[in-house]
Amino acid sequence: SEAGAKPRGALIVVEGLDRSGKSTQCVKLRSFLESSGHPTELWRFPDRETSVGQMISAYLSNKSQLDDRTIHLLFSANRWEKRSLMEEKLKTGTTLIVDRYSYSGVAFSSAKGLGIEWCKAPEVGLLAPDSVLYLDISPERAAERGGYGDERYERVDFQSKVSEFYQTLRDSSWKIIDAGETMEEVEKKIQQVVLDKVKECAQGKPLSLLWS
Ligand code: Z5A
Ligand code: MG
Repeated sequence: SEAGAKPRGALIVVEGLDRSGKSTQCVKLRSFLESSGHPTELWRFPDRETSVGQMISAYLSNKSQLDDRTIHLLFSANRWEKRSLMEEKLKTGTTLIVDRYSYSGVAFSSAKGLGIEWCKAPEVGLLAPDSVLYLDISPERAAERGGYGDERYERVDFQSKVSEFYQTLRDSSWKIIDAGETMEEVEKKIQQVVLDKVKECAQGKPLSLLWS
């Protein structure tokens, strides 16, 4: 980084099917990075705290009905409303661990039958992650973990479709992690990958944009 400028933080995104263990691992990763001396925040999408997020939350819990394209754009707006804060945090040296991001947006809406390019369009220009960790598990294994609640999308047949779209979206830069292993094994596999990425970003890896 330039003389005097703070090393920037890394944008680390965690993706995967429902019950793959994303939230569990995000919390562990945050403690690990903090204890390794890296200022870190844990974010998640949807961010249900904002007014857009509250509309999304009502939809997910079946308290409201929305057209497929409308909810897609709300999920996207929920990321856009956090974009400038995200950039500011990264540039001032905070690493962000983000529990679901654009890839969830595109995979879930495509699984409903919306065109993949249409789904990507409103996401163009959001910050691109420095690293995507994909917690890989079959929908059947994930369902065995229990805790499938009453939220929309929590069904094995739909999760299978989502899984296919994640395959389409992923590229060679994604780190695919076997999420069927124990929590401790998954945690260990993630740590070194992320630490290397945090160092690369601190050394000046430039920020880039989706989907270029
Ligand atoms: N969605 C969308 O459509 N468009 C978008 O743009 C975005 C999202 C951003 C809500 O997301 C829904 O929004 C989601 C996608 C859609 N719908 N679905 N499906 P959410 O992130 O709020 O969903 P969630 O309910 O918080 O999380 P999750 O994804 O369902 O689960 P998870 O975070 O991956 O798993 P977990 O909570 O860490 O673990 C689940 C259980 O498994 C729990 O009991 C753990 O103790 C257990 N677990 C975890 N790891 C292990 C291992 N290794 N072994 C055994 N058991 C484990
Ligand atoms: Mg979760």
